[in-house]
This record gives sequence, C-alpha cells and structure tokens, in this order.
Amino acid sequence: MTQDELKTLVGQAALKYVVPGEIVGVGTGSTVNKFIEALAGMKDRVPGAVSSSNASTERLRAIGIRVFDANEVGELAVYIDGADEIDGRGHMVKGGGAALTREKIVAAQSRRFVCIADDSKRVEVLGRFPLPVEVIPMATQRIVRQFAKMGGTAKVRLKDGQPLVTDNGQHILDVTGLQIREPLAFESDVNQWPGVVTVGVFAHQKAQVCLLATAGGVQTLE
Ligand code: ABF
Repeated sequence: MTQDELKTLVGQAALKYVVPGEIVGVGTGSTVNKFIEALAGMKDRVPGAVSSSNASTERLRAIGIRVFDANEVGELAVYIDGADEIDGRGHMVKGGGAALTREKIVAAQSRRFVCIADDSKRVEVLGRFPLPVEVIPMATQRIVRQFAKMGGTAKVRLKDGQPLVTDNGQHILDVTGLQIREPLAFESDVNQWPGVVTVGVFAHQKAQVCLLATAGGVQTLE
C-alpha cells in the first residue's frame, strides 16, 4: 500500500472514536486531512469541531462542519491528530505542520487523544525527526545557543525564503541532533525557556490511543 493509502485507511479507522452528538477536536496534517474527508460521511451526527489550525478549519468548513472557538466549548470527548514520531508510550514529536501550539491546546482540552499515523512514524527514541519549537522571534538566537549546548542544531523554518510565520504570528525552529530519552522532563525543561511558545514534544499531552496503519491493516496501541 502507498503511504497515501495507509493515511486514508487510518483516517477512516479514527471515525469509530468520534462520539455522535459531541464536538470533536481536529488536528492538522495530511493524515488528519484523510480523517476530515472520512468525517464528511457522518457530519450530520457531529455538532461541530474545534480546529488546531487555519488549514484544518478551511477543510472542515468545506465539508459543512461548523468550527467552534476553543473558548466556546468545554471539555471535548476526543481529539484526533497525527504525529511526526510516536514512541511505545504514546509520547510524540509533532509540529511538522507548524500547528503544534494549537494542537497542544486542543489536546489538553480533550478527554482522549487518538493519534493516527502510518507505521513509518513509530520510533523507539524520539528525535530522529527535526524537533519543531515555536518561538518568539526576539528569543531565537538565545534558544539556538541553548540547543547547541545539548548537541542540537536549531534552524529557523523558512517558507519562500523567509521565516515561516505560524497561525499565532511566531516562528518555528527545527532542531536536529537530539535524542529525547526522557520526553516528559525534556518537554518541561524546554517549555520554560524564555521565548519558547511551544516545544513539539507531546509527552504531558500524550496520545491515549495510537492507530498505526501498516500494510497488514491498522494496529491499535493503547
Ligand atoms: C500534525 O500532524 C503535526 O503535528 C505533525 O507534524 C503532522 C504529521 O503530519 P502528516 O500526517 O502529514 O504526516 O499534527
């Protein structure tokens, strides 16, 4: 199966975690886009969604699903989102889609985080994928130096030759050369560096369920 077919398979598999009559939290990325396409088939049973990015909001509205502001609703039953890496304990690296801050906000507002991914995202130790970190631009160079002290190489993510600007108006650093063996501690440490908006380690907001699409079908890890 192609990676696109795997993403379609796992996007459809996530439907069974959507609670009819409840607003659903929706992540960002190409795998989530497949989930949104599948969600169209049950949109009359879903009152709406809370979205983690402008990109997902557009797609949800295009299929006729109402998008609520996170402040308009209380706790969500479920949050469906992808990942760039996921380890055996449900800890993830996320942010390849530059939506990590709002993703973490909606994940924190949800009772259950269901991660959908193809099996290429499964790792033993987080850090092979360049770690995204959303930062306030004035703090960039100081944060670059702090990552260098731990062996990381942080580079500003560019788009069309200019620093990419997130939905929140900030910049993204992508950090290579890290091996994140204690994701909970790493996330807590880096999150409190001045100028860090969000670090793309999701350990405190880890996934309770991980649906991994493989050539042999969808594996459910809980
Ligand atoms: C999003 O899913 C991001 O946090 C993560 O980078 C992305 C993975 O994208 P894809 O599903 O396109 O591989 O939640």
